This record gives sequence, C-alpha cells and structure tokens, in this order.
Amino acid sequence: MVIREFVDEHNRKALEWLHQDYDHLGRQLRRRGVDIEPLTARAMAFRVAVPSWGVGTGGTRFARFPGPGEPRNVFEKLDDCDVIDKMVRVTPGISLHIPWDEPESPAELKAYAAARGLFIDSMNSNTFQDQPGQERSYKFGSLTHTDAAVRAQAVEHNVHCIELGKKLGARSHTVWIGDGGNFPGQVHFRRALERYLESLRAIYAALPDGFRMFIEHKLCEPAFYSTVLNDWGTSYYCTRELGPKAFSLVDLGHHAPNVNIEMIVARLVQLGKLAGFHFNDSKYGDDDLDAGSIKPFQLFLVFNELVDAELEKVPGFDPAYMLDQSHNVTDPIESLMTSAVELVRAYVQAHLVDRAALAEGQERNDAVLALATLKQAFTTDVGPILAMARHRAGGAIDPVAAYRASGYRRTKAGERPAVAGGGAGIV
Ligand code: RM4
Ligand code: MN
Ligand code: MN
Repeated sequence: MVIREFVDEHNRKALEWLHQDYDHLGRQLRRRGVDIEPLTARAMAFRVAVPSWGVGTGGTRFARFPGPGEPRNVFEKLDDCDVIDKMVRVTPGISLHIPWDEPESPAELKAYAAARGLFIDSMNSNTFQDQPGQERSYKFGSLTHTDAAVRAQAVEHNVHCIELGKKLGARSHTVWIGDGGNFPGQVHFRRALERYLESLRAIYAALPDGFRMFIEHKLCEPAFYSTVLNDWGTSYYCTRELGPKAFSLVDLGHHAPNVNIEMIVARLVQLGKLAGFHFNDSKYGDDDLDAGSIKPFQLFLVFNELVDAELEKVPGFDPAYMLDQSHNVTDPIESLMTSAVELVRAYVQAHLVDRAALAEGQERNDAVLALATLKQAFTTDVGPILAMARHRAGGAIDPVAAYRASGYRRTKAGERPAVAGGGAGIV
C-alpha cells in the first residue's frame, strides 16, 4: 500500500482549483495588508502529537463497537499514525500510553517510528486500571490511595514510564489519575491532595534534565462526586509546589460546560505553567470528539491566546500540542486527521487577528470593535492556506477524500483480524 501514490493522484485532480482559490484568498488578504505566504509557512510549521490510543475505536460506559482493521499492537498503531502524518504532514509526534504500548524492545520501537519519519513525543501512565498479575488494586485510587503500598506501586509505574521515555527519546510525561470519590465523605479532600503531592514529588525526582512532567486535571470521571486533581487552580498549585519541570496540562474535555477555557489558558501562560493541551471537543463531559466539532469558536479563542503569547514572546512559553480523542462512531484515522486540520485552521486564523485593532478596541473600551476584530479572523476561510501548506509538504489537499480513495481501512480489515484488549480508545 503506497499512500504517497494516492496522495499524488488525488492532488493532481485538485491542484488547479486550489491554485485559483489560493490566489484569490491571497488577493483578499493583501487588501487587508496581510501577506499570505508567511501564513502558509506557519501552517507548515505547526505540529501536534497523535495519541497511540486514539487510532483504535473507543466506547462508552455501555458498549464498544470495534471497527474493522483496528491496530492490534503498538507497531500497527504506528502504521496508522504514519498514514495520518503522510496525509496532513503536521503529526510526526506520537503520545504513548503505558502499559498499553509497552515495547519489548524500546530501541526497536524507536527505530520503527524513525523509519517512518515519526518520533515518540510524550509518555502517559495508566494507574486507572488494574493490569493482569498486578499485586495491588487501583479500585480505590493510585497515587492518592490510603494504603502507602498502593501509592508506591503507582509511583514506581510512573518512574518506569519516565525511564522508558528516556530510551524512546520522549520529552515529557503526563500523569492523569482516576482517583476520586463517588460518595460524599468517601475521600478526605485535604489528605488526598497531600498524598497526591507526596507521590508526585517522588515521580518528579526521577525526571532527567530536559524532561517535563505534565499533570492533567479533570472535574469528574471515573469518580463522579469528586476527583483529586479537579481543576486548573489545584493543578497550578501542585506544579508550583513541585518545581520548574512540572506544568499544568489542559484537556479541553475536562471542564464543566461553559467554563471559559481560553481564560484558563491565559492564566497558565501568565503564571508560566502551561504544559500544553489534550485537544478534543465536547458538549457535556469528556466526550472526546474531534477538535472544533462542537465549539470551533472556543478553539479559535484558545489559539488566539496562544498566538498572542507566541507573538509577545512570553518567557518560557513552549506548549506541547497533543490530541486526546476516542472515536465511537467514526474511523479513527479520519477523525484524527480532521482534528489536526482543525487545529491548524484555528492557529492560522489566530495569526490573522489584527492585533493593533484588538488592542485599540481594548484600550478604548470598544467591545464592538474588539469582538469584530476577532470575528473577522474567525470567519475568514483559510482552507486554501491549509490545503496549500499540506500540498507543499507532500500531504493531501483533501486528506479524508485521499484516505478513503486509498482503501487503507479495507486493506487493513483483511490483514488485521480482531483481538481482545488492544488497548484502544476509552475515556
Ligand atoms: C483521561 C485523560 C487522559 C487519557 C485517558 C485515557 O480522561 O484524558 O489524558 O490518557 O483518559
Ligand atoms: Mn487527556
Ligand atoms: Mn479525557
């Protein structure tokens, strides 16, 4: 299966129209005093990591409906990630989940990724499930468990992830915990947080130079009454207590509906503790939908804050962009490509914001001018810029159409008969 051939064939058909659209948009932007070429260069330079667990089909609390040709091990997951990157050209980094992706030989896995132009970007620990043969259970928590022996086991697993990450060339380790309470009174809030910090300190001590630790808050799920790391403020407190290698990660699906996430982003930027993102979208909870599918304006506003910080050169500003999705009803490859494209869209649109006009609106308390300035950028169809960027980088002008035409999923359905427990999907 030579993906490149399908991309080229598809692009040949679409290229003439793309040139027309791109030239037209270029003329429109020039009238606004904007040069299209630097925007295209920015679109080409954007990067977001793909989650290994995202290339499998997820499920709900009720059922999982496996899709055809799902990857059955980490190598097959990388094959799917490779297709995504060949199409969209912005996703060479991969986030791994341990032990779902535990390699027998880290060197072999690293080489397998490198041979495809991919690399392991980030590690994720899993202390929200019990693994076969595991000595102590996480049923009542892991890093915050009342039993010190369970906490030690969870710490050890995280240290193992960091050690493995070093061998794989990863640059960060993300800790998300399922710890919390289902009933009022079940968990002593203050003591649980103290235990959490104590465990995190032990993990933090294992970080090599240049390796960052991200902690990820979540307001509910799997425990529905309370979680230990419930919000960004608690997360900020913990990362500040831990030290300069600890940062607070924002997963867009981990907040209550209507929370002003772009403002949380601005706060964490200002406080020097923004780790980066798990991008996805949601209507009610941790829905893990494709980025920008429910609230594209929110996604744009998040990027507006990020680009503002980038242009202002805020010291230490270096966020890690990662996707974190689970797909119940779509082909995971199509969903992940779509999300990656939507992020580049929001990023380029945020670069279109007339910052001088916005500042003027803010200084003069002119809310109409300020909002209109943002809306002008948000309503500009930057599709031709994104498509041209992909084309110039050797990717697909229309990734989903090219992928469908390639028959990749059909081929894999024949090659990969289903197995149980492939470590795909969930939450
Ligand atoms: C959690 C969280 C984590 C992810 C797990 C699978 O809700 O978003 O980032 O690793 O799900
Ligand atoms: Mn996440
Ligand atoms: Mn999540």
